[in-house]
Amino acid sequence: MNILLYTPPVPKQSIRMDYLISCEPLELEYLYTVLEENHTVFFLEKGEEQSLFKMIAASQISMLCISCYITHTPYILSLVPKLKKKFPALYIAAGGVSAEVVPEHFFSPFIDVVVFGNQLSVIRTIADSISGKRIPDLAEGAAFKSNGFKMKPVVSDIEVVPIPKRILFDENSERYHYLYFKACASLKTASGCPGKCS
Ligand code: B12
Repeated sequence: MNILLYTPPVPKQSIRMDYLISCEPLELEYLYTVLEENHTVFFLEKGEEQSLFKMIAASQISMLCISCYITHTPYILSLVPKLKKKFPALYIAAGGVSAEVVPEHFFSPFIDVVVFGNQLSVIRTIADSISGKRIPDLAEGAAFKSNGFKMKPVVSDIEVVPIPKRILFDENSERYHYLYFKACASLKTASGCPGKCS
């Protein structure tokens, strides 16, 4: 199955730091790492709507994985109805830092699943099921539209995160820099948050 991994464009209200800091999309490289064995995986980083539509059509994408920051929420919620109108069969998954904290923000009739816990193992299971024509509607760490976005909490241990295949960084390391550090890769050192804020 053809899967597109996507980060939305930097929203207008963000403090624009692209010229100072441009990190590899390590979250997409992690997703690639768990999906590439069974699927053909494409990337679109900070892609505008037009490029996204073009890529879905040109690459015959069956599943779109959107990585969501809180600041992307309005853009994503206005994007998904347009996507479903043009590509009714496209399976849309929302995940990432914001979906992990407030999955409810993405409970839209135009999003098929919101992944909020143990995201890498969950998305792998979902992708494998869909390509086998079994549309899942209950999995730990995921809320499915088909099931009224019922949230099945995570009771298993925190997932073991694989060593990421840094396919984007390796192809184009000069593109990624952190202030004056050139060709700078990122390292994920922790998961979740010990805070208890509401
Ligand atoms: C590096 C960084 C930056 C860099 C680079 C960002 C970039 N995208 O290029 C800079 C400094 C430019 C930046 C800017 C901003 N950032 Co920033 N940034 C970070 C930081 C420190 C690390 C992000 C990272 O690389 N993580 C590593 C990846 C691998 O982890 P991950 O994203 O959690 O992904 C995992 C899972 O979530 C999952 N996953 C991710 N996406 C998806 C999608 C699907 C479908 C699935 C199934 C799974 C999945 O896969 C990974 C597996 O472990 C985090 C804080 C932190 N410690 O996490 C903040 C953080 C992500 N940033 C944040 C914010 C708010 C911003 C800004 C909006 C700030 C602003 N006001 O301008 C901008 C927006 C930039 C943009 N691109 O839109 C917030 C997001 C809050 C939220 N709840 O959404 C964070 C969490 C900090 C915080 N605690 O407030 N940022």
